[in-house]
Amino acid sequence: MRRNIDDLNATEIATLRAGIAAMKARPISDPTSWEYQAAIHGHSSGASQPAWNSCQHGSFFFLSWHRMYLHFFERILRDASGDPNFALPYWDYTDLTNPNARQLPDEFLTPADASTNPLFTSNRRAVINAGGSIAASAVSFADAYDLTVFSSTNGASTFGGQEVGAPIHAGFPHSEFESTPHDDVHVQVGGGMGSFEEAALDPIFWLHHANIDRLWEGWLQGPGRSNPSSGLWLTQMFTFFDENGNQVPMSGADIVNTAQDLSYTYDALPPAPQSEETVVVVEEQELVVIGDTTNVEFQEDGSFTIIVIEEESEESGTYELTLADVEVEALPGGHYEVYVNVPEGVTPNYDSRYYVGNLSFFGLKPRDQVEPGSEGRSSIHQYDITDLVADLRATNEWTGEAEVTFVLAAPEPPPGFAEPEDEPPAIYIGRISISRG
Ligand SMILES: [Cu+2]
Repeated sequence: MRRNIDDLNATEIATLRAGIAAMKARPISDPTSWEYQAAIHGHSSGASQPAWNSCQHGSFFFLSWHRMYLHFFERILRDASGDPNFALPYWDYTDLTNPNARQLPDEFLTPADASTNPLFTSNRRAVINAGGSIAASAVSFADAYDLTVFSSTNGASTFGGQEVGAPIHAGFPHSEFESTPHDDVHVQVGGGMGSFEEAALDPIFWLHHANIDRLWEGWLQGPGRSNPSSGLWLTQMFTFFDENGNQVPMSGADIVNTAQDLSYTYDALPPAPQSEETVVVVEEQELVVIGDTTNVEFQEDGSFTIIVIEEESEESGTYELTLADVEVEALPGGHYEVYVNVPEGVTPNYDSRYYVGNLSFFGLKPRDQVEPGSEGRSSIHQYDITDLVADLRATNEWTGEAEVTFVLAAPEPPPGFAEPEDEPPAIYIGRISISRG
């Protein structure tokens, strides 16, 4: 049973540390080593071994691939730990009843010495290792939980992402759930966790993904929700290594029932989503752009006005906000909260009606490090704003103009923590548009 890290006793934490230390002591040539396992997610050296650089992002394989990856890692770590009952714990940053939930679990911070504490790494944001909390809007997954459809051809308004015809390592757009909390937690922790190639070297990666996997199980409890029951999602094979170092293939059909297929369950799932609303999934070709602005750039915060042209008779249907060709000068201090038509004098707040979601950056590389057109250079983000537009119309706040505002959400420092302020890197967006379908 996978349990909350906070509920592990001292002996269990010692077992976790011993298992990680044993894996870290193995050479990278050993598929059961810490470094080889991390390289399966991503590796930057250009060298390649079986299964390296195979993580799946930006498609409906995101959840299933990471479940397989965690399963084999858990088997290897169990074997290395010497405890036949070992199960991977999870980090529940989404527990609203725990005021410390958004800080890294204490065992990952102290002792702050990687040579004596295998759970610690200095390759994180200093504010996080000092006990700071990831921003609250990084873990606001309620909107994603409301979605009832697993996948569609463009992924918009789905929980699980876009349907693709082949594995895709660094695809965009990410589903709302992949963006928030998944991507945002990666970038808030920062350091190695901010990139595909180093993320799984940080021990917190595995507890973060165990929580993502748990939230997926939680989503399935809600009415009208299910995993794909046919097609490539079930049959596409991926490659992993077991605890004996043997290469093993696995597909989606092998992982749908965690208890039966993979012999694990969670001690507790989050409250089941309640929404029975059937989300209308609009395919890209049905959307018509009704306003846009191009080539915007901002650093700390930014606001951009879009003139929206629509006939009065057409005041209905689905509305979508799209951010296309998003590039970064460098990975920013966190994600950006995205708002539409925040009234003047009102402080943007992610609890407010004007909040439409986050602009997330996991999977993006600084644009001068990647060739134009290659993977990870630019991203696209879609937000369903149908309800917001209806709401704004009802209060006469939808008047032919949409003002899109971006607010940087960085980790909250602990008391007394002071860090030299870096100039926030520039964010470039090729096109901000509003479409209707
Ligand atoms: Cu991840």
